Amino acid sequence: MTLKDAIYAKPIDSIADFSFDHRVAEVFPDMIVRSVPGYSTIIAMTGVIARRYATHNSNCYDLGCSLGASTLAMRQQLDDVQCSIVAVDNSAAMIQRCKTLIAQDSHNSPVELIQDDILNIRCKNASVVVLNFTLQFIHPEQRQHLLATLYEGLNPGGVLLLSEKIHFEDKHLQMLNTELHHSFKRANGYSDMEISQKRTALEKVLVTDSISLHQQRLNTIGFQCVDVWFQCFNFASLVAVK
Ligand code: GEK
Repeated sequence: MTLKDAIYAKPIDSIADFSFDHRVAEVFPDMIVRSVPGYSTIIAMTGVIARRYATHNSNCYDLGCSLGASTLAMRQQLDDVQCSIVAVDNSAAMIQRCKTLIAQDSHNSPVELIQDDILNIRCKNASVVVLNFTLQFIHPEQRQHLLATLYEGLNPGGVLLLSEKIHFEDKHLQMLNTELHHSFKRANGYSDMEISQKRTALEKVLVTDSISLHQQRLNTIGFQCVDVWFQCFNFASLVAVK
């Protein structure tokens, strides 16, 4: 059963920084689908793209897995590929729930679930690395190094899938896409107060980059080809092939 996200529905005197605690984990499927335009498509296509790149006897990583949506999408696609999935999140609440959801899933690929900071993870023999809406929570100064480490762990021909909330250098586009994102949230039943309180909670926690900065980083690290495969308003998904 999916519980409705009402975490910011009542006025809050002093809004704490957003954290992935039990309250968030409990409502997460509802929260993310009502907050990220295109989320369901991005998750389903993560599985489809993983299928294109996953190779026998390799590992596929889902970093910042939350409740394992990308892991489950990959698993669904990889029944006939002999590979293992490694799903990592540093939130105990997320890992706990993710474990139950994976146990309920009947697909074949073995899944190793790790509760740790992704900065401590060294990918090995990876054909697919997924970072769906996770890099945005890593300190900006650590992003290049993290991506370079992931690149090291990818096999030649392997793929990195990166989805992020983004910002725009152009002032009008930044304003337009912020407005459209808020309209999307309103259309999904969030009130102006919920939108505003959540925004305050995320202000110091979720730090966006522009698409051009993401592309520049991935190119500098050495990825052979980098492309935006999906974008809706201020959310984008990139594919980068080693
Ligand atoms: C999905 N990918 O459903 N180390 C490990 N995990 C982290 C770290 C870190 N340093 N920082 C944040 N997280 C998922 C959605 S949510 C995106 C990802 C969102 C974890 C954090 O605990 C949370 O579960 C996840 O990254 C981000 O496609 O809520 O906007």
